[in-house]
Amino acid sequence: MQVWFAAVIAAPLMILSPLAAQAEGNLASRPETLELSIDTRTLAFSDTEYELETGKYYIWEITHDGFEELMIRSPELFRNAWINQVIINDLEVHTSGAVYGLEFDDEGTLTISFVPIRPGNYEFFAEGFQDRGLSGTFVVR
Ligand SMILES: [Cu+2]
Repeated sequence: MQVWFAAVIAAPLMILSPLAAQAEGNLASRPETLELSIDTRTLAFSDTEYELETGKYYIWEITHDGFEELMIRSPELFRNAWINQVIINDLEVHTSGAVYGLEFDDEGTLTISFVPIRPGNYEFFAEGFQDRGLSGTFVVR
């Protein structure tokens, strides 16, 4: 659905603003992938800090080992970003609002794609494991 999405978003922006078309008018183009692996045996995230920029498109690819059920959350980021979709095994969830959490009941990978819209430091964490090693920060500039 990426091509369809890019065309629908890009076309109106180009009509409305010639500057936007030359600059960063297509928010869904050239995504940057952020990878996160969750090791629940050692209680460790592969990455604990991501530096992001507002107005850029990111795909957060989260892989869980399935050893322990948990939910990944980042309430402040999700409140301060435009969320495009959540994809699980080629099944797409298109959002038009906030995402509460991404729960892994088993091993697997999902992605959530978004555009940060407001600078700030936003924590991400596995609910209930924040103080046991499963937390990190999105630094959005
Ligand atoms: Cu569940």
